[in-house]
Amino acid sequence: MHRRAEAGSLVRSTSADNRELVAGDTIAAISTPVGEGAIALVRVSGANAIDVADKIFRGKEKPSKFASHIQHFGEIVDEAGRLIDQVMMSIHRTPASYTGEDLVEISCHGGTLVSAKVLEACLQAGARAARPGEFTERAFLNEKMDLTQAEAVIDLIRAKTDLALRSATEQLEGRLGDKIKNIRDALVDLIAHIEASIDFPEEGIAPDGGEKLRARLDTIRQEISALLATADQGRILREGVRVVIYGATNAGKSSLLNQLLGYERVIVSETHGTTRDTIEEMINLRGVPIRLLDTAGLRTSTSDLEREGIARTERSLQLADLRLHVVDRSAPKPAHFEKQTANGNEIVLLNKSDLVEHHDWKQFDALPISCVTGQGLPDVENEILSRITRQNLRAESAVAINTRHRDCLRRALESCDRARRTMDDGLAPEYVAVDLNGALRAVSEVIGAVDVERILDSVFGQFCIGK
Ligand SMILES: Nc1nc2c(ncn2[C@@H]2O[C@H](COP(=O)(O)OP(=O)(O)OP(=O)(O)O)[C@@H](O)[C@H]2O)c(=O)[nH]1
Ligand SMILES: [Mg+2]
Repeated sequence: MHRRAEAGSLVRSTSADNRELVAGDTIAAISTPVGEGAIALVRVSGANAIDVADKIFRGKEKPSKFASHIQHFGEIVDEAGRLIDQVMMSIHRTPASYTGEDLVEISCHGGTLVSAKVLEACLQAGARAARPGEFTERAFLNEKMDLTQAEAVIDLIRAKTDLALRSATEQLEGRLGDKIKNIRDALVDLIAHIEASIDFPEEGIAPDGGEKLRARLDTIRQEISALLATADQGRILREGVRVVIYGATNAGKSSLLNQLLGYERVIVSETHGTTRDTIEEMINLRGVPIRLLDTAGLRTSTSDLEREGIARTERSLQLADLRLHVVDRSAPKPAHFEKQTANGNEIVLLNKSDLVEHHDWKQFDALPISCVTGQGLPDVENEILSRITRQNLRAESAVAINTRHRDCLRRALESCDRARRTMDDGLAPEYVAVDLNGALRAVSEVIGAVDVERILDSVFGQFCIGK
């Protein structure tokens, strides 16, 4: 079974290489946001982090004598020994730290200048400024977390709703990573089995009769497909559902946006063509992040400016996950109406239901609302949620892959499909093994176990500095 070990070590050896990438310099950054606050956190990580701390800290004890993870009160001083700030400092010794390296955390006062001076002292004492995401990158390279967990840190920071937060937390705990590792292990087993039968035909390791092999591969394909099916949910949780409000001028689109937001975000007026540009706001609809877009009203216009606005409306409509078509129930049916409602995922709202109904709308089946009295607005929210849930959200499953994962898993599935066809065609097991190895590489990329350098920049570039 020597092949099995080899397939496993493919994954492990790359991780060992990674560690060499890490050894080296010591980084420092302000980890809290820019601006005034009660405290700011400066972090230093790397082989010389404690050395740096010794040079800049003045207190009862030297930081190199601190017990790990205990806060100490003292002062930060510059090269000339001048006081910069009174701080709390803690040392987190390798490997029990966020980055896996020696890590120093300095809580100083929260002014922009104070934290900048503390950072400057760290840099003078031998650290260099960290790149965005470099602390988490080191955590990954030191095997404190897999790549899906590192990505979950970004999701966690950016989460705007409970559901998005839950999904990020579960990913951080390793739920997605575990699923990927199970798939990877199943592939490694399958490859090992097939390759053993190639290498030791005399030992009679018969490739699990054709049917059994096919069944094992099919299980793997199903598991990959199930994860791929969560991509839509992932996009929604990370970016929000795009809901576009559109309709004729003066129908009450901007009034609806304001109502759903709960404050007067957009100018509302009885003049036709008030809104000229698309306006986007994020709302949290019972845990689902929604990107709500108000658009320029549709009408035939002679103004270049307004025509550009209408062109933007049309572009937004093409990208919409859901459209809210607002009509004025007290006015005649607009000319564009039938044409527009025919396509797409759309909810028609009969606005101005507090006014006398125009006979065009008699027996027209749609949701009556009023942005003035508030009538029907809770129904709008319910309808939006039920449409989204029906389409692409499963609140019970918090695992949701991102576009990078989707790209890797699609390639993995293609390779598995090819392997399956090769089996069906009765070709030599060598060919099957080639395809399965391709699938193994693609699956391993999700957790960052292969081709590390290539994916790191794109993942960690999205972080803020100090994380
Ligand atoms: N009576 C009544 N008036 C409404 C209602 N909703 C909006 N209006 C009024 O209709 C007018 C147009 O509202 P807006 O929200 O600016 O309409 P819009 O669709 O954004 O218009 P454009 O930006 O010009 O395309 C304003 O005078 C609103 O006060 C409603 O439910 N009932
Ligand atoms: Mg408007």
